[in-house]
Amino acid sequence: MTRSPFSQLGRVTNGSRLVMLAAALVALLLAGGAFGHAELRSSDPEDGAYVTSLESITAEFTEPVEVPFSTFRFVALDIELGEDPEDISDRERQRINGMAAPLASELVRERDGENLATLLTTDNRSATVTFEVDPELSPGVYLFAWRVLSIDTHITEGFVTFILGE
Ligand SMILES: [Cu+2]
Repeated sequence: MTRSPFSQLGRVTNGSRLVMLAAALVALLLAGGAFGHAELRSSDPEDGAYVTSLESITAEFTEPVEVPFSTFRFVALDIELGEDPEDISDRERQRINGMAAPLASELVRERDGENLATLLTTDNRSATVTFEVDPELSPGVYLFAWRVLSIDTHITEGFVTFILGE
């Protein structure tokens, strides 16, 4: 059986494409230091949750964060819910998070901003960070935002929003 020159060509192309892909991947990893940014693994309450009582907030990151060099903010959002708070739609959730996003990024850059949560975690380096919150919070929409320095020196930020019901 003879190979056509075209199939030979195809193999070369596939091979060099693989090399290019590998090179691009390496470049991406080097540029971003993609290993181990501290991203949120889970939170309690979780993003979008409806809770009827709230005593603490826990955020678990994918790697330890330098707690003293990280900023966490917990505030009430001034948002009128257009829907039943116990059962809000994805669209309403998107509206909430759309309003929360710019505020979150602003709050975590303020040195002494408003904060309704008190840090309980005593370790300087921890992947899990826990806060105590005022038990007398009124029902409403709340924002928990962070800007954290992880042990690999990368800074990441993010937020979750959730609803405290009666
Ligand atoms: Cu990183």
